[in-house]
Amino acid sequence: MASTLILLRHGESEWNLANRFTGWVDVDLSEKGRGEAKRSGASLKEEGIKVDIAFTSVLKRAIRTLWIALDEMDQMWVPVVRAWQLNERHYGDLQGLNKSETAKKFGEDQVKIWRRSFDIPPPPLSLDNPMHPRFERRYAHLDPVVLPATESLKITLDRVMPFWANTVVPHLRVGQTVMIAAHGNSLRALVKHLNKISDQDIIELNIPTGLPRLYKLDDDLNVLEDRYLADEAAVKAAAAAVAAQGKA
Ligand code: DG2
Repeated sequence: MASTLILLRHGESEWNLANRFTGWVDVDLSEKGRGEAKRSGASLKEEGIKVDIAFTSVLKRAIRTLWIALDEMDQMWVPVVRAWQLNERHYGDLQGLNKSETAKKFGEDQVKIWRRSFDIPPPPLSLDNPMHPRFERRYAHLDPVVLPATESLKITLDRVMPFWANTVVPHLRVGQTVMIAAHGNSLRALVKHLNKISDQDIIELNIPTGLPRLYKLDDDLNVLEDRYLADEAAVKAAAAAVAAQGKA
């Protein structure tokens, strides 16, 4: 049965605004980010989207984006599942650093490798770093072996995919409309899978904040339709701005 999938990267966060690596740090939306979330909801409403179930991470920038968008759509009642597997990729020891200053220090090429390569993770957090997820109550129920100290896109994909297959796909298989509000890199992992993007080509994919991407999928979850609910030039400019955050 054909189904509809909405992917939405959260609106601009306080640390997107400050150009800091965020990863699993739980920062909130900026004022602009709240506006982006509201506009996302408005365009989904205009498109006539009726969500059956929504998924988000356990990080407030994605959760709040979903709340604001569903509120705008007058669909706050829909079931919402929060899952750590949809968190942003863990940015390791880069978390908190300014992306541009990091590029000045280590070079733009190195920062691009850390941000966009498929399988090279940033330097890890040390086990006793207070930012390590093992000190965070929301992950206390998890087996410590799954808690990352850093993640490449590949490692991120390896935790997103089982969640996708076991928890999200069953809803798509019965023709439901599913919305996922998540993050730049957890969504890059999903888009890589859905659009069958190679490990090489994924390097150039940048996902803008606060612009809904609409997929129509066939019975086998092949992509029948894939478009942003936004002007093409605006999407391109926003993606280029994301890429440029790693410039010195
Ligand atoms: C950003 C993505 O994650 O950063 O962790 O800094 O989507 O939660 O704002 P998000 C972060 P880049 O990979 O684009 O540098």
